[in-house]
Formats: sequence, structure tokens, C-alpha cells
Amino acid sequence: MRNFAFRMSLAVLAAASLSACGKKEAAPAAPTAAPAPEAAAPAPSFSAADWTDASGDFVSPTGDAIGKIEFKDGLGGVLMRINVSGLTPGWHGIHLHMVADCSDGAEGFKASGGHLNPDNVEHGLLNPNGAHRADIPNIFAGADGNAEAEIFRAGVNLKPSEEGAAINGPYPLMDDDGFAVIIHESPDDHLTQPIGGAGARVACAAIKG
Ligand SMILES: [Cu+2]
Ligand SMILES: [Zn+2]
Repeated sequence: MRNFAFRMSLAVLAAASLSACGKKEAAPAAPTAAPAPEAAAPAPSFSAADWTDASGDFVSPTGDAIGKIEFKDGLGGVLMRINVSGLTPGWHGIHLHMVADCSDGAEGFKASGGHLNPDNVEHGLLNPNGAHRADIPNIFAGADGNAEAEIFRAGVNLKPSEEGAAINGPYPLMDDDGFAVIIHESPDDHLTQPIGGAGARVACAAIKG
């Protein structure tokens, strides 16, 4: 009965707001002058050179070019834009690995090293004993295998700077050996050691200074 009464009161509320709407619309609108035509503002650039502080091309294990990642340094972290194809549909783990080396796809992109982890803590954004500064949210590939995403990772910067270090600690990604972005075959559960169960490395982008 309580449930029914609740539903009834919801229905009454809906009816009341409908009639309120109807009344509002019934009032005659004041005539307005047509707005003066304005010069069209330039569309915001999505991947212009002036946006990008660093970038890299994703390669598959067989060496095919399958996409791109771009970075923009912010004071509190780094913004990245990802555009990749040829993935299996569904969620994929993606992380910042330690070395800008994607030369060994046939051997599983091992040369890119492990997750960037200067704090020596555990893996996983949801891990109370984590997380690696490498760890970022999963990306999702549609039925066509394409994925696009924009991700902000706080706590890291591309280039060393006093301002960045004061907020994030001295962890520039662009150190002597650069870094790599690795996409894994499966989603990261953000908890399990050592990489959230994300499985094999299926794409790699090397980013060097
Ligand atoms: Cu990884
Ligand atoms: Zn990790």
C-alpha cells in the first residue's frame, strides 16, 4: 500500500508540474529583435599543435600504426587524449609505463618496463595501498574496435618544473628514457596486483622528449 501511495503522489506531482508548464507556455512571449549576426568564433581545436606538449603513436604487437595519444601539461597533472583503433570491443586497461620503447611488440612490449611507481606503492586506483602514478581509468572500444578518450592524471607532469613539483612531487614523465603508454587486452580492476588483471600488452606508444 505504501508503495502504491508513493507512486500516486509521484503521479500527482508530475501532473502538477505539467500544468504549471502549460500555464507558463500560455503567456505570450515578448517580441524580440533578431540577434545581430556575429563573426563566427573559431571552433576550439581538438588536436592542434599548440594544444599538444607531447605525443606518441600507438603501434600494435605486429608494428602497425593504430592510433595516437596527445598530452597537455597542467599544473595539477597531465591531460591526455587518446584515439586508437584495432582493439577488441570492450574495456581495456591503460597505463603509463616506464620506458619509451615499443620496439619489441612481438615479445609483448616488455621493453617499456613496468608501471611508473616512484612512491613504491601497490597498483590500483581503488587500492587503499596504491596507486602507481602510472594508473589511469580504463578506456572502452566500441564494436568497431575504436576508442577515444580524454583522461586527466593528477600527480604527474610531463616536464620538470618547480610549480609542478610543489603540487605533484618531482615526477616528470619526460625523464631521460621518456615513458610509454600501454593498452592491455583486458580491463584493469584497479585493485589486483600487479596490473589489475589487465593481461597482455596489445598497444604501445613511446613518448620521448
Ligand atoms: Cu600497464
Ligand atoms: Zn599500476
